[in-house]
Amino acid sequence: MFSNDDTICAPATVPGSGAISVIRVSGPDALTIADRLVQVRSSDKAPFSGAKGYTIRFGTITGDDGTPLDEVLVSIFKAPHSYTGENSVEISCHASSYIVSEILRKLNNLGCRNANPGEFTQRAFLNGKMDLAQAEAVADVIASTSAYAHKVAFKQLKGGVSRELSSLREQLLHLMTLLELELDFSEEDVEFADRSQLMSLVDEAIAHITKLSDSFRLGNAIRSGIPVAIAGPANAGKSTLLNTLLGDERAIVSDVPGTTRDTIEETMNVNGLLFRFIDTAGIRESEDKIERIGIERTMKKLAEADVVLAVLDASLPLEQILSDAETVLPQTFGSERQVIAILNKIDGISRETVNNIIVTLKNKFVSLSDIKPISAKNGEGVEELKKYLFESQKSKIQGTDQGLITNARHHSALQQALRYLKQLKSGLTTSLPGDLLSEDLRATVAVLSEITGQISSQDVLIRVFRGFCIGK
Ligand SMILES: Nc1nc2c(ncn2[C@@H]2O[C@H](COP(=O)(O)OP(=O)(O)OP(=O)(O)O)[C@@H](O)[C@H]2O)c(=O)[nH]1
Ligand SMILES: [Mg+2]
Repeated sequence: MFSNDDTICAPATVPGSGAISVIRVSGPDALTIADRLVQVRSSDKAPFSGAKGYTIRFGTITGDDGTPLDEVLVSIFKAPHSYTGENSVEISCHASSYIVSEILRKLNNLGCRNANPGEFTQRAFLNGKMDLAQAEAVADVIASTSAYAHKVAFKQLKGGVSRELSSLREQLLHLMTLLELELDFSEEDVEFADRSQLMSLVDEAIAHITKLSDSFRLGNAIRSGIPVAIAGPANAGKSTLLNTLLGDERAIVSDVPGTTRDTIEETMNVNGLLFRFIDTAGIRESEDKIERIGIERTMKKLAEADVVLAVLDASLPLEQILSDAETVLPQTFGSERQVIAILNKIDGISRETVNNIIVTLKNKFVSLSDIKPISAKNGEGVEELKKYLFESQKSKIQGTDQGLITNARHHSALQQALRYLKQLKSGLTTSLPGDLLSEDLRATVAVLSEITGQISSQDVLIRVFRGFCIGK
């Protein structure tokens, strides 16, 4: 499955209209195959295998009938100084699907195999050009659609997560040395490692892993959009707010309460940070079976959201607003969740009334710090709301400049490591023998090594590279 003794090829650019396409060739025969595929003008016998790395040559590829197929530029990379660590060439040709498929066919005839998805990056990993976390970051960099997602992915690509883990590993290896020292002398019944010192080292490691593991919530949000649930009573203007935020008539708006049944999600890039706005069904008692399912979904989305915009209708009588707030707000509060009460429909209401509602709400709900008056209909206050959302999330991100975990595979490995360490900790408290303790420690180190691929099973590798595109 993971042989890299053959030479592979694939288009590295997407098919479709464009100026040029690039075809990648990598493996032991990449240069000699290029010698046979491309005619250069000079009389060099081995224009590619004889050339230096990091050079480009101009040449012609001829069709089967002897007429020119295309004029190409060929970039030459010599092992180990290439993306894959192998001899490689990248052929830039005109972006015609016919030319590309003809060149690939010719490459196949010359002994090149078509690459599997992610196989170039897989080879880079197997040849030690990058670790597994970095290889995964390659896919994340390609998929990033916002400045912050790109920043996080690029940091991982440059080894950010790997460095963080290697300091953790050092910590654990130190612990292991102390434990094993004790084991070596166990017949003499000497306790070398002071158990309380061991305990504090374990606690440190647990704290370190917990911090990393907890960063996944934010890391994942940056990657796939910070989830912002728009919730509130029926008819408060939630769907109108979604539409105004997006600048698009995405959701159906009507004066019939209970219009939105299913949740509607849409991402939006705000100043380089991706938000995932989720419009939900209005929270109310309902006899309607479908609406009730919708309200259940609302609750689920609320639980998953990092931010809740709790929309209230300012045009209603004060008692009604308060009773709506009473129903909705307690359902939105949650640890680490930002709740912003949105006082909607302020168009046509005096500033004085708006201020009065805000003061009353603040008195009644002391934990509610953010109340934003807006009109979703005419847009008043909505830009300010966006800006406020961005600023509050940005400060959260800047507070965590350490390695952020963005990958679900890494997160689950960290969780597993935590379970082993907690087992180790309880073993220490109950004075389990050192050999059992070091077993837990070994398991912790092993599961962390899976993240960077220092230890990796074929299964893990297959799963990681399956998600890549062809040519990467
Ligand atoms: N005057 C005024 N009307 C608004 C405003 N926002 C929404 N509306 C009106 O309020 C009604 C309900 O709006 P929706 O956006 O459908 O409300 P919703 O909260 O999504 O309602 P459900 O999906 O039924 O829970 C519509 O008639 C909107 O035009 C606003 O800012 N000012
Ligand atoms: Mg709606």
